[in-house]
Amino acid sequence: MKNILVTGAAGFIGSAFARYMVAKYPHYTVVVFDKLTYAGNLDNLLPIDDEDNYRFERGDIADREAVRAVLKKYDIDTIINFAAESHVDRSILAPDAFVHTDVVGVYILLDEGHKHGIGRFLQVSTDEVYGDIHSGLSVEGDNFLPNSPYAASKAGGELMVRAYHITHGMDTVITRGSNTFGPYQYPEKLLPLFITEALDDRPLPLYGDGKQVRDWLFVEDHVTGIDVALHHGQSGEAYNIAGENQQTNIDVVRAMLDLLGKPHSLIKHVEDRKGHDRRYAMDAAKLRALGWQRGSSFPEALKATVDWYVQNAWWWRKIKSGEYMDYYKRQYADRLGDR
Ligand code: NAD
Ligand code: TDX
Repeated sequence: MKNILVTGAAGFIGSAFARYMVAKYPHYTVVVFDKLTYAGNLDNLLPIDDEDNYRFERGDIADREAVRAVLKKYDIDTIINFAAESHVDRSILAPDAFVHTDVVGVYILLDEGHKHGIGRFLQVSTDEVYGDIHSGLSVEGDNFLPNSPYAASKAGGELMVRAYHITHGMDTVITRGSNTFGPYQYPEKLLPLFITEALDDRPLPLYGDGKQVRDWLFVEDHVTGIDVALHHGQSGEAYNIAGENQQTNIDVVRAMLDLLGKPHSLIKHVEDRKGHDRRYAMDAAKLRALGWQRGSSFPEALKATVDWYVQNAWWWRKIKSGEYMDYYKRQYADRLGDR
């Protein structure tokens, strides 16, 4: 592999992957292709801005001409697709963009990639395609039972990847990551929203009873999981990337507040998310068999994340204005009865 296209890598996980790949594989050219939606942020790529093996191109994965042009310009041989609308609450408020990017966009990338004759296509997917798991662990062959428009759009994208593998023999791999956290995560998701609000002593809107279970995965472990699947995964297969760390939301939020030295009384139980999945949990044995292992423990990773937000207020204070505040009001004003 030489010329890799990493789509959606101005976002949270994609930018961590781009930073990692640029450093680890100096002989690869890493081309980031990103539409720069509200979630795309060139500040996330500043640490590699001056590297010789990094390029940035702005574009939409659902824009056929733009995709064709970037594949040709850099003679791309590998695609890793992170580009997505990624926030469940936004998919409840406004699902159109989810179908556009997570379904149509994946199809256009596959179709143009196939015509261009690329090698491997890796689709970054999610544990949410399995739906609500009351007990046990999801394995890769389980049925899809997505419950939110976000989860359904990601499942649709995955099915298109499968179709291009079966129909056209494309070399595809899918990864399904669990709830990821770490530096540079847009402050709409649970941990970065609550850390940054707590730093300003603002109420933390915990949905329902807060006993929903998520499997918390540090972003660096998600990135190494994708690297392993990219280089060692079998064509046509899917691999779970699990945090192997299932915890209730309320326990995670309390641990975060303790690290910040802020009171638990900041937590406000508010109206629940519609269709809220109670529990996600995956088995990572298939990826482990390829040699992957987590590099961090949850307490260490949570502390590193909290410290990063404390030290990098410049990064998130810039975001918390304009479009962000419009969204915040729409999502939380009635729930919290403020702002
Ligand atoms: P994010 O919302 O932080 O970033 C998404 C990026 O995609 C942004 O840079 C945005 O500008 C870009 N983008 C959106 N639409 C685009 C389009 N049409 N064309 C080109 N670029 C576009 O997302 P994230 O949390 O980093 O998630 C990355 C991927 O990982 C997504 O595919 C998501 O479904 C998946 N995932 C996320 C998690 C998680 O916990 N965050 C867990 C498992 C899987
Ligand atoms: O304000 C909030 N209050 C709250 O109680 C928010 C934003 C979330 N929550 C709860 C809902 C979930 O049970 O916290 C949990 C985590 O919520 P999110 O951070 O929105 O993540 P989730 O919905 O679990 O989805 C995430 O993991 C899978 C990512 O956003 C997806 O992109 C990924 O695919």
